[in-house]
Amino acid sequence: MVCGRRRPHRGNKKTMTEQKLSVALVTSEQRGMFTVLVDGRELPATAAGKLVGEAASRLDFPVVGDDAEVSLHDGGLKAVIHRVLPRRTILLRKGLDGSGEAQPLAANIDKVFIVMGLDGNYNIARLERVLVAAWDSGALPVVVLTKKDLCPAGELEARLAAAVLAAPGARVLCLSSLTGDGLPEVEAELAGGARCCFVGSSGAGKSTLLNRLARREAAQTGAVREDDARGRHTTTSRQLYLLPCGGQVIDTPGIREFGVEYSGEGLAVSFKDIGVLAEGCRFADCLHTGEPGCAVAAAIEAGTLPAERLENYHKLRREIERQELRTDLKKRLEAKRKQKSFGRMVRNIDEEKRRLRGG
Ligand SMILES: Nc1nc2c(ncn2[C@@H]2O[C@H](COP(=O)(O)OP(=O)(O)OP(=O)(O)O)[C@@H](O)[C@H]2O)c(=O)[nH]1
Ligand SMILES: [Mg+2]
Ligand SMILES: [Zn+2]
Repeated sequence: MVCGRRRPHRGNKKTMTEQKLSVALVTSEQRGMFTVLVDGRELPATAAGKLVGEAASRLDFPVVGDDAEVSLHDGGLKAVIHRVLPRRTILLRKGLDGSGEAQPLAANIDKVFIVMGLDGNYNIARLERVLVAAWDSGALPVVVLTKKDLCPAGELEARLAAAVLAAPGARVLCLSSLTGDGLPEVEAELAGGARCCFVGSSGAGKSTLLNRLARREAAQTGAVREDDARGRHTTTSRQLYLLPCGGQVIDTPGIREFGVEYSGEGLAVSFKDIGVLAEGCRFADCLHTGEPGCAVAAAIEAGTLPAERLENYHKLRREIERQELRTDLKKRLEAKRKQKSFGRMVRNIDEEKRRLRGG
């Protein structure tokens, strides 16, 4: 019976070339489901089978902030994403699934707002780590210290100064979303339609700040635990919001561990103060690990460079080096595999030729 069945009539099914494609902005993403903004309307969207099938890594999937070509379906109520357009910037972090694969967080952003509370959330080593990834994204990092009203008495100046020292080349803002103190400076950063992505650990106050900027309860917020000021992972998906000031914010879920990505460039920019000091080291290849005449060690001795900053620099450098080694090894294995299958193909062709010649 099956053999005799005719193929179903596919008269209504259009091929890709026949479909009318529109350019849409990816505004949210959660477990493979997206929303896109197209012609002023926000629609649910999925990635086309071809896009999924051809994706070599997570970087090939749509991410919030992407411009993408979509086709509309169900009377214009749903969209299918066919192609991601080239990205200007991309914020990555190392995946936590053990594969070390890069996880894209947001695309085409102008600024990365690294949000950190001045309460128990405050942690300079974490800030330094996120700064490396932020510089690597191609966007400009801005350090946003929230919860000014909760900063322990007499600590504000020292905490601000330490953040400034940890973030050479980046602006450091300080605010309270509760009182509104410092908000105009944050809004100024969004002027001219800048798109920024909020990153930071859970409970840092990202969504609360977003709600202040949006002038409405756009996102859900959640109280932190009283004993250690940790958040409860209230935000669970990445979402882009258009603000009344003209700017755009991508709010993201709090990140437990921010694994830095491969390139050493972000590290060099983030720690350029150490790079400048290193020019004064006696040896050009000084590693600042106890060599004589080390200008970096001298700065620590003189109290102008915190010892923890150098420790964190070494830690991140080692992490990136290990990552680079792993990537190199993966590449070499891949090349070997390709070489092998190419050799096999050549042998097969030779055998086929011999067979045809009757040899
Ligand atoms: N006093 C005070 N509380 C704040 C401030 N900003 C945020 N909070 C509080 O901090 C808690 C956590 O805020 P959220 O905005 O939900 O934090 P989040 O960074 O979005 O957290 P996740 O979504 O879990 O990543 C909430 O109880 C907020 O009310 C602030 O400037 N001052
Ligand atoms: Mg949140
Ligand atoms: Zn040195």
